[in-house]
Amino acid sequence: MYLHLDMDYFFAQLEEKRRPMSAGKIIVVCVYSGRTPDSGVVSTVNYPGRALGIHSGMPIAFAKKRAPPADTIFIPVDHEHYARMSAQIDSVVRGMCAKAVQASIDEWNVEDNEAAKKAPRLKDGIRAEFGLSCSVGVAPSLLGAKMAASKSKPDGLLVLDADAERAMIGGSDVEKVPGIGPKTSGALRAMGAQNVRDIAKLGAVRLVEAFGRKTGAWLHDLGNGRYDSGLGEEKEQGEVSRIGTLKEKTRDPYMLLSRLEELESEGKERLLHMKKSYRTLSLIFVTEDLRTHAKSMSFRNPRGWNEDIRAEKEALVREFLAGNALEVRRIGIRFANFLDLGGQTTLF
Ligand code: DCP
Ligand code: CA
Ligand code: CA
Repeated sequence: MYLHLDMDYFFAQLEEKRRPMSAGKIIVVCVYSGRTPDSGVVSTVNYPGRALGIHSGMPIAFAKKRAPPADTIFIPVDHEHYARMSAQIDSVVRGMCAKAVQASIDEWNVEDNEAAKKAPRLKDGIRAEFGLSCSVGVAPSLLGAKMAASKSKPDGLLVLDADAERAMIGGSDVEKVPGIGPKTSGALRAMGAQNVRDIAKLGAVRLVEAFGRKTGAWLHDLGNGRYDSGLGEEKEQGEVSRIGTLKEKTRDPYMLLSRLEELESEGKERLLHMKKSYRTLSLIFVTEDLRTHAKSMSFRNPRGWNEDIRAEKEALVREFLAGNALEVRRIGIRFANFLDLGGQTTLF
């Protein structure tokens, strides 16, 4: 069985969580472009905002027209916070499920014979640990699990057996299927297929003619109730970084190094999960003038997640302080230039 877990209104829910004052408000997370105060697009919005028609990708100015100002909070995206929370959720998912793959910043795919039993435990675990809601689908195929999760949103749980899965996917409109983009769904509709079951009637020959061998064969299987197996690809990441704010502005190397401790171990936890070693280590300094500076060093032999880098960090901090006279407000660490560790974890 496959399980798919997707966090509900992820960025907006995280913002809601760290602002208890925002209870009951519409939360619009925005990517500001900076051209004018309202330039940019909506990243995501909580469910009360969606009820007013606000959605991801919408210009911020449009969202402002739809949302009552007194009940709405517009917040700029804070990717570092979301990435850090995503890594923590990842630890919980992997702690409960041996075969888990992170598919995006807020979703996971799992293959597990006990998926139906684990699904409510995963939801409870994430709720208990972070106070966050997610939606989970369980089905004989990953496609079925994904569609079940999105159908059950928000805070949903939907477990399907093979018959229920075939009924759900077969009856679904073609554009609702992950993997069918707007171009393909438009073409399918033009050929007379509204829902997935209709695709079977088009026949293999026409499908391959219209969409090529690979997509055509996939659509033919889909229409006939044969769904992909496999877990999908892990989202490839070439680097891992963690940044945090200092309690106060400082140039004290010990304050800087001590703030790095937690960030370093969070980053290394990610490396461990990803089974990666790294060849480049960087420290990131955001100075009081809000400029970002990085000091890096590279290693001929890749470093493992459990290797001590105290001396290297100290050297990079001193190198930065020697070349810059300003106080530091935020500090971060980045591991990059990855190498697959594969089964070689015992080397370290
Ligand atoms: N995101 C974005 N721009 C988009 C789509 C998404 O910045 N066009 C970001 C914000 C989302 C996050 O990615 O919070 C996850 O995307 P989802 O598609 O899973 O959407 P949400 O988690 O926000 O909502 P849902 O409850 O529908 O999953
Ligand atoms: Ca989501
Ligand atoms: Ca998602």
